[in-house]
Amino acid sequence: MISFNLDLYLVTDRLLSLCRPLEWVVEEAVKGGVTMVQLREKEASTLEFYNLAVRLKNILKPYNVPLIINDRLDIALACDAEGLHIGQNDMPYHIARKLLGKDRIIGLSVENLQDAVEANNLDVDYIGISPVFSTPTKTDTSPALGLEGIRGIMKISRHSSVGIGGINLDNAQDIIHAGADGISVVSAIMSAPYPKKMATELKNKIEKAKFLKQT
Ligand code: TZP
Ligand code: MG
Repeated sequence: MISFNLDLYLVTDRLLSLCRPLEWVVEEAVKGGVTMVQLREKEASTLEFYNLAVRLKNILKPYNVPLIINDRLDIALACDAEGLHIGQNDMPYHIARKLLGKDRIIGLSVENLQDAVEANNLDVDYIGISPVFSTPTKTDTSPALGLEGIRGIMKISRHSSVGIGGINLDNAQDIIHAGADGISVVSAIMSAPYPKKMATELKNKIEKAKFLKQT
């Protein structure tokens, strides 16, 4: 299994990068402390998606940060990404696992308690609890789960997890205190004036919350 750390998981969105190149935002964020990167492209052509994936893979390699591809198993295989993230309506987990092999990382979004119960029957490597808060970044989501939703899911889940949706500096620690292992953000970093600084600040919040949880 490829090792990974869920602490601070950046999900990309080029539309939110304030016209800066995605590659630049991602590298700055990683320098600041991002531990995983998911390339999420909803509009790109296959060629564009593939080329971006290869470029990000090369950027992330020296930092030892895994590249996870959203939804597109073919792109994950083609660029030799460390993993794939699937949603409830994407490729079934068993098929994704069969095609990707046992070593690659597979993450699954769970949108309610029932999804989390079912995920316990799958050897996914992490779950994304989605959405924690409602967010303008993705509006076609299930109802927001809130911190209570994280608590309920993490009470029954055997998987490690990240929360996603509306997470920023003000609520990052709450996500960890509610039981998630890390936070996943789009706009907090993609649209930050200084992505490296924002990543550092978010990472500090997470480390502080994890330290307090231990003591
Ligand atoms: N899945 C659930 S919410 C979301 C995704 C991809 C978007 C989260 O974006 P933001 O800007 O961190 O609220
Ligand atoms: Mg999907």
